[in-house]
Amino acid sequence: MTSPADGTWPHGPDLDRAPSAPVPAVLALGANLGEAAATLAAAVRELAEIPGIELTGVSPVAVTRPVGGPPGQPDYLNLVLTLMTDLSPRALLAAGQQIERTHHRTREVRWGPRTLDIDVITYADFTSDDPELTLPHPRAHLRAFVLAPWSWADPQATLGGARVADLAAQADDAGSVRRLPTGTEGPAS
Ligand code: PH2
Ligand code: MG
Ligand code: MG
Repeated sequence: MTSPADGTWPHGPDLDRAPSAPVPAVLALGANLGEAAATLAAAVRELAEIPGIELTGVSPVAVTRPVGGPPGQPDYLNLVLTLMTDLSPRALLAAGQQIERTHHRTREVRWGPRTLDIDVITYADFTSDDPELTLPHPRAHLRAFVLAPWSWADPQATLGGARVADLAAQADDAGSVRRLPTGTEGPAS
């Protein structure tokens, strides 16, 4: 695992060590069971209330076809949050999992339908191959359902040296991601 050589982690990177100053992180949210739009909106509010998390961007919602998992599951709603946090990587993961539980998330089928999924996509420039929290998220660079909303929230974002918007366009599921109007775009002209 690596970390910036800027003194934020004077003792070296550690999934359990909180940074001495807030660092940027990216979370991806997905839901395809129940009242998915309401669940995502509630999860964003709940994350924003957590001490140590300061949201800096909330993407528009994407309607996306399921990637992997059992056939016949409903379309997903996905969105991406950018934030600053002084939680450790593992504490940020745990915060997301706590909110997943609030929304009755159960873990049965891999990639099966779920009421709420909250994944840590990046944490500063950490890399981790810990199976509990791999950073960056090991499949994020391939998934338009993460990359497209991320690029809407942060058009300049990069991942592994590539522009997130370019990765989104190249992903296999690029054609199955549709942006929901936010209602704040103003009248069409
Ligand atoms: N999440 C998965 C697997 N497949 N497909 C879409 N469209 N959206 C997701 O959030 C998603 C998925 C595993 O977490
Ligand atoms: Mg996921
Ligand atoms: Mg997950």
